[in-house]
Amino acid sequence: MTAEPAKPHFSDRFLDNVYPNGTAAAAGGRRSESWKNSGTVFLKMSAASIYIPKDNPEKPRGEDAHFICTEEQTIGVADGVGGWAKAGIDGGEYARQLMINSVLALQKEPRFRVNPKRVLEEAFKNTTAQGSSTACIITLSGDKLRAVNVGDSGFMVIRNGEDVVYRSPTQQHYFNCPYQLGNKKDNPSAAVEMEVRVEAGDVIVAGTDGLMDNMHASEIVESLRRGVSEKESMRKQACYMANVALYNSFDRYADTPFSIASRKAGRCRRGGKVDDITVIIARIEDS
Ligand SMILES: [Mn+2]
Repeated sequence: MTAEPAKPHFSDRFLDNVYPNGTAAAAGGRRSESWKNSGTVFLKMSAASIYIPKDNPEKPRGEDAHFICTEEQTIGVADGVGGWAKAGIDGGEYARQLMINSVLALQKEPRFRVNPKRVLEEAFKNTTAQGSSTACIITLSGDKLRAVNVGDSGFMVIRNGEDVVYRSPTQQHYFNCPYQLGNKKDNPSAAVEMEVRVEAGDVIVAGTDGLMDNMHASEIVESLRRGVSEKESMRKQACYMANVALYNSFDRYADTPFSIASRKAGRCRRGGKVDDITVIIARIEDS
């Protein structure tokens, strides 16, 4: 893909690269040479994803968006804020544009030294849709994950198939109101930047709150463990995990991260949170 200036409106064809399977493939083009030839010791990250939008015939795409950019070793998730619907605005459009603009911004980054904050700033600057969105961009650079996060999407790093060695912090203004990039909302200066050392064999699970609010870390690990023991592909693992999140989201009595957070906020909403669900599973491997 060549780096084109971001346009206010994207053709459906381009959007199809991001939806329905959510994978914006940065195929071919400027960086076709193998990054194995760079002379640096590298780990590599391969990833797969699944997106289950909330059942809404009027908004079949839902409000989440994400990308997997294998060439740039970078993944991203975003969650358009649903509250905009009251004003007739589709928050999903903002999220989708933000993720497409992130993929475009990635093309301008130095090889192997993607700065996710810079990518987010550039994407934010070029996003013209109305609405707002959370965002999380994660890149592998050498043996480090570098990430930037705004709001309540996020990721965790799982080692040896059982230890959650890192979990990204979430940012909320108040219960169920995440920090969000957008018009008259937060801007990338509110973002948290993270750096996490990773090893071959580590698994990264990234997602929107549709995943994180409906599954405890222990359930995510258990879901992965089942997938690993059954030697499932990452795509199947992601599907399996998203289905558990979906099941929990419809459970009106389950003790979910959402219900626990709601209790802490004095709202006492039981059960899961019906929402769009995005899951990206990435595996760190020796290159
Ligand atoms: Mn959500």
